[in-house]
Amino acid sequence: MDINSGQPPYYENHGYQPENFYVTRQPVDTNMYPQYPHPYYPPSVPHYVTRVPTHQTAPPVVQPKPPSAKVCTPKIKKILCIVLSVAILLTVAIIAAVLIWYFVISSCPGSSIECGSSGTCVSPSEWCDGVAHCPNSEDENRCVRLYGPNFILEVYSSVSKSWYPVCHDDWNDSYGKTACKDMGYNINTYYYSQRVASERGSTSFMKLNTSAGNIDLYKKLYKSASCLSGTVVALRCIKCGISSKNANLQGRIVGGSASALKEWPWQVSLHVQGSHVCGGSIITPEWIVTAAHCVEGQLSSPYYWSVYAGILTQSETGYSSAYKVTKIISHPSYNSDSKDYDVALMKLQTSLRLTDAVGPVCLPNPGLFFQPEQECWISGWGAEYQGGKSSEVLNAVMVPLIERSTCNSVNVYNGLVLPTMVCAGYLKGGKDSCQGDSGGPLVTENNSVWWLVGDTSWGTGCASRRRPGVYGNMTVFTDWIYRNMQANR
Ligand code: 4AZ
Repeated sequence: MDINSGQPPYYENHGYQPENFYVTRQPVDTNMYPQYPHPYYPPSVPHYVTRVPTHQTAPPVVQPKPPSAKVCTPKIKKILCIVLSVAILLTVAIIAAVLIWYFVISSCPGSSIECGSSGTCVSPSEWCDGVAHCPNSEDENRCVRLYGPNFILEVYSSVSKSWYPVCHDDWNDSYGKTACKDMGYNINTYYYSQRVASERGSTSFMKLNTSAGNIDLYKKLYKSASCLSGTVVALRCIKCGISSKNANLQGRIVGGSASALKEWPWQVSLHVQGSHVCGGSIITPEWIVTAAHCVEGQLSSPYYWSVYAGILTQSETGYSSAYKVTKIISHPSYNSDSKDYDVALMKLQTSLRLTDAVGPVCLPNPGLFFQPEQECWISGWGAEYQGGKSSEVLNAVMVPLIERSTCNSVNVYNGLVLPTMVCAGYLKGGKDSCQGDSGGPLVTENNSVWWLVGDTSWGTGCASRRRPGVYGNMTVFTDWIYRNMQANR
């Protein structure tokens, strides 16, 4: 659901919706700032020109011949043969291209969801219904989510078609690790399971049937009206969102100031051929979230990219070790014209070593609320003024969220801000993300935890009046991110 579609004052993260939920396409923004920099361009649309043989077939006929012999000279046969072969080859190539498109590139039609990357599609009603429809049971694996600012573990009941918190009675870390693994996390990052007083008046829980023996966690869980301890499970699959940042300190980007180490430990610099190109955010030791527009065309090959973490200045890339990328996954609904679904995942060849200066940001849980003007922070090595070169130092600045309705008004972006986007910044201008900040984080602190609200996506120029920054709406992407982490472990 649209995080801004509810009535003010809240931006509500509903999470776990099929990403095909939003189908509106907006007109192309001709004023959109171009991708930075332009080292490569995707190939232009190929033109298939049918070649027609132009050479003369035979000299003028002197002696009359029977009509059949006239048509079927060996030369004509040869030409026919070539034309036929070319036609067959073209047909085979087209069929192969269609098959590749269907099995590799295509996402599922309508609102149906793809089973991992298998190409099998199932309808949303078949997910978490207790019956496996996918080849690897992906549709029944992750019927589990972390809800709200306290990471309350919830399990989906296919019977009641609803999510319920898990009663802490008989819960242990082994169950916690299983739930985390099913969400797409590696059990090595498991942080803790904690008991939290259940909300007053709660009457529905999922409870463990401990006598059920050694069966699947979800088969052990049943819906119950009571929970003896009155406590539910709060589950942390990774220690995320820890920053040394003092929220009151005013911290460049445009109009910002230089950051200190450990303030933005999730911030990474993404390099191509020794140059900073885009930003990104660490979400696990092996996964980076960035913008799809950063990895378009030729740059969709992991081969080009190097990832630097735990650095403040670009000169540090000269002697600190680069992490290589094994896989790049762009959102299948990404639209390069409208910047709809501008999000991509990078999987690293080797896991990052987490320290105080290198650590993940938390992905927004469903049920996490953002105020309409929630204070958020952007960081990056992007230009410090429109048209400038990328910065040597990591800059950061506070930017408040701007309601989508305001951002879409005629004198701001006039309808170009889609439900997959959030606006942040100042209508008066002055503080903003800029060229080279793309893909980097828009974060906010809530409950002593830093959450990834968005990824830097686009804007007209930088820090101009009535042209705030536009960011990918992470709330809409989390389900896709978890599914891909799970399917590409
Ligand atoms: C860019 O090209 C870019 N002011 C990033 C953010 C904004 C504009 C351009 C928003 O990377």
